[in-house]
Amino acid sequence: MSMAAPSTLNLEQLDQLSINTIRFLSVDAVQKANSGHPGLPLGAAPMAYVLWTRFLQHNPANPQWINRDRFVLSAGHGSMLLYSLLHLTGYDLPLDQIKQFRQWGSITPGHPERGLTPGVETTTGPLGQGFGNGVGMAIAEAYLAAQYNRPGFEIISHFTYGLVSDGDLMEGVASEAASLAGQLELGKLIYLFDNNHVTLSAGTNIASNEDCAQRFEAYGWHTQSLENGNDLDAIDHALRVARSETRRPSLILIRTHLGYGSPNKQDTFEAHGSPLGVEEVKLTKQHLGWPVEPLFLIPPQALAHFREALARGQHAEAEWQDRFSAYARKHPDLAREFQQTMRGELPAGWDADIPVFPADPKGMKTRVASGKVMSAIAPKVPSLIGG
Ligand SMILES: Cc1ncc(C[n+]2csc(CCOP(=O)(O)OP(=O)(O)O)c2C)c(N)n1
Ligand SMILES: [Mg+2]
Repeated sequence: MSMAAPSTLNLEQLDQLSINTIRFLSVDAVQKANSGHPGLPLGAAPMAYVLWTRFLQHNPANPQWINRDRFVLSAGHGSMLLYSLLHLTGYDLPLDQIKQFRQWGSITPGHPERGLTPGVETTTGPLGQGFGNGVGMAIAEAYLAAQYNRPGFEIISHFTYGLVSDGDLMEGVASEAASLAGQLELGKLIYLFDNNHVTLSAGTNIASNEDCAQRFEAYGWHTQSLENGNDLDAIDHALRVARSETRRPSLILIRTHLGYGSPNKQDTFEAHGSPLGVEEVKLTKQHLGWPVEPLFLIPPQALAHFREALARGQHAEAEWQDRFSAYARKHPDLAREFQQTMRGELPAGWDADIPVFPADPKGMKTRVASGKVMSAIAPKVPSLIGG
């Protein structure tokens, strides 16, 4: 596309402008740091854009809002994609921090870290870990909904989305977590698979030729396969279908191209772990119709479009707050318990019935003793979950 004058943009052009903003903000940051992964943001920007601007319920002004949708970038090496999204949608992540990507003392480290950067839900980098954490988040959602929602009061109701890569799905932990998610029928778990057929140092075909769709079907997941990672309508439609599938978790396999748009590095692992290089950044920008300069370009119209998330998010949270207030009037004890649980506090007297075991010459198995202790605590601590 070419950069039309802002006032003449139609919706399709605004989509492309916004997607390329994500792409080149990420690419410029990696290039400036002279370190990082430009390939994932280039290929996965369209799916991230559709999810973040059309589906994700979040309030950038309050990353702690309890009923927000969760987004996990399991492919943590593609961190610049997440930082671009956070900055553009209005989280407390200034452009200056994007320019400080991977620098000592910045809040934009090479891999996302929970607690450091506002909006980062969980630390990722070790492949498979984010996949597993996302399943945990979806379990928490399902559990809290079952425990605290009452007719007419959906206090907890949100989706857990994730972006997973080839390497994520190869890790053993992903298999275990996927199996559990299928077993527990976590219908509000939706993963987008950045299916680009390339990993760290080669095409995936030399390491794994399994049929991921069939594999996840076997775990009890709902799967959809998209041929074109730039087809926004197809991504939009697949997300709608995934959301309406309430019983099974969803995997949307989206064929993308690592380093999309880079004339010499697309589809090669060279777009994975190192910057494109100044010359190749230039060629990629030219190829996708983006101005070579200035660096870190954010066209005002794209920014305004992304920042609609702020008003939307504020509205969504306020609406939820009203609902919660009404719930608290109708179910004050439950509301109190819910708030205490979410603050991470233990109820008074939670440990009152913990048994004391006299020294036993025959020896009680620690498994038996711990079972008795947990049984004494469980009735008092509603957030204690075992499996
Ligand atoms: C458990 C684990 N092993 C190895 C690595 C090193 N590593 C980082 S990314 C990557 C593979 C990248 O391929 P893919 O997941 O397909 O991501 P893409 O390059 O397509 O973005 C590897 C092996 C890691 N991060 N975690
Ligand atoms: Mg890959």
